[in-house]
Amino acid sequence: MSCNSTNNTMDFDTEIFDKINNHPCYSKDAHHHFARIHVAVAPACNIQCNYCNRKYDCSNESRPGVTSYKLNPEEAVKKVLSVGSDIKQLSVVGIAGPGDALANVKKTFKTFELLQEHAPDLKLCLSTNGLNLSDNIDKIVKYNIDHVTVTINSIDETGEIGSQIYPWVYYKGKRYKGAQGAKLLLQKQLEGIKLLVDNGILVKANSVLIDGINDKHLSEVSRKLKEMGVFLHNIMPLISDPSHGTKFGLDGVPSTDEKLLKEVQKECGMDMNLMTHCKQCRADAVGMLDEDRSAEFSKESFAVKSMDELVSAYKNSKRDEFQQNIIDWQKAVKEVNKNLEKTKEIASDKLIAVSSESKKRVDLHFGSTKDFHIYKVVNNKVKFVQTKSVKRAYCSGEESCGIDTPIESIKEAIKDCDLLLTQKIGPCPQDELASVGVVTDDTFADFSIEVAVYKAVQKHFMSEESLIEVG
Ligand code: CLF
Ligand code: SF4
Repeated sequence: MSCNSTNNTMDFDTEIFDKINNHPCYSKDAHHHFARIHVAVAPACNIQCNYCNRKYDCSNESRPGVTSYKLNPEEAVKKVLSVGSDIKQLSVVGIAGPGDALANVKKTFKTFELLQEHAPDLKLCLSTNGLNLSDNIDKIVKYNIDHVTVTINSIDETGEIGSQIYPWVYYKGKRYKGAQGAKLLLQKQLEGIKLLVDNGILVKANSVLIDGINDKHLSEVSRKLKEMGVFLHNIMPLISDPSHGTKFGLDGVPSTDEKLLKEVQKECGMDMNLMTHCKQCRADAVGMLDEDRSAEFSKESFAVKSMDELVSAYKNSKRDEFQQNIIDWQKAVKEVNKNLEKTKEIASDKLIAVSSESKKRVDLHFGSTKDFHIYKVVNNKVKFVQTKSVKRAYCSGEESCGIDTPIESIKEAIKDCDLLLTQKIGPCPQDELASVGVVTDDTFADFSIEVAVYKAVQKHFMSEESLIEVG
């Protein structure tokens, strides 16, 4: 990977692609299409981090100051089934607190066992400080937990940096303080990471960037992680405030500013895959990374239902079909991008909106489009950027067609785009869109989206001599 690169699903070989194509954290592309749920079954913790206050969720994976409602394993599985029936994009269940997943071994693995039984299609994911990792590797393998996140803030063998972050760790009935504790934690983290990698489990590492403590050290951490076969490194900014009641907050250690974060990410990303789309989500987060829907799923909404009832609704929700469509589409993009790689390099900052029903082809009339899928061409690859939606399509039926249209909201939604590719469009909406600088083109009707976008960028925005043929 290149300097400061982020992980893009389309860049990996098939084996890795199959592991990350529907994991919203491990693949930046996947986070546009797939959702995760965290089940808060793990309240206890076995270490103390100076950026954490136990009143709140684990700050190694969550935004400090956020609390979650706790669940037992059975309730957790009911919640997953209920959410999965409703949010068809749900592909991953994670245990990320509110304490440490592996300081709550019984509850964590009971939850995974029940999930394997009732929702075997879901990927299982856990997040841990790493202290109990090596002691639980057999269970991680047994329950097919394919993705593990380990928070590692220092690889300093003297324990000096670690002792400024961790006042103590508690291991096998004994409390270890200061550098002694930090050294033990590091030893256990490295031992655990090695075992995970040896067992073919995809490891992500989180590091909390703390100005003045590990800011100059994290590139070394990144190098070591890469050397050990860790797949992805997520540098998280410290969020520090006296109102959170944490040691760092009360001592006035500042939150990490954006500039420092970018600098350290740049250094760490020299040859490591970096995650840059983390949302520091809560221990009971639900939905796509960009839109937490946890508030919609109260305990009362699922706890009263029977497991059988929830399993049956889950199975009948046509989730498989929905997700398969996305995966087929991702594969098609990968294939087209492979072909584009062989052609002359183009890049463009132009944003291209597309009308598409199938999300594979330019196969929808402008008049019927409510979701405008936006793409651009970067480093010779066609990238999906986002979908902008409007409540009403331009044409809602023959009688009302052309009268009382929602053209203003459509113009507002796609005014940042340079071009709209659609299956068909009439002169009136063409003129309207031109008034906000959006050119329209229906000559790529029924082309695959990637080829259409690529060709359209050449046709509209590149000089004659740079035109090249794409299949
Ligand atoms: Fe959850 Fe973490 Fe698994 Fe993702 S979150 S356990 S790897 S399923 Fe993702 Fe949320 Fe960032 Fe975590 S955006 S906080 S990295
Ligand atoms: Fe808090 Fe998580 Fe650290 Fe435990 S591991 S002290 S829950 S931040």
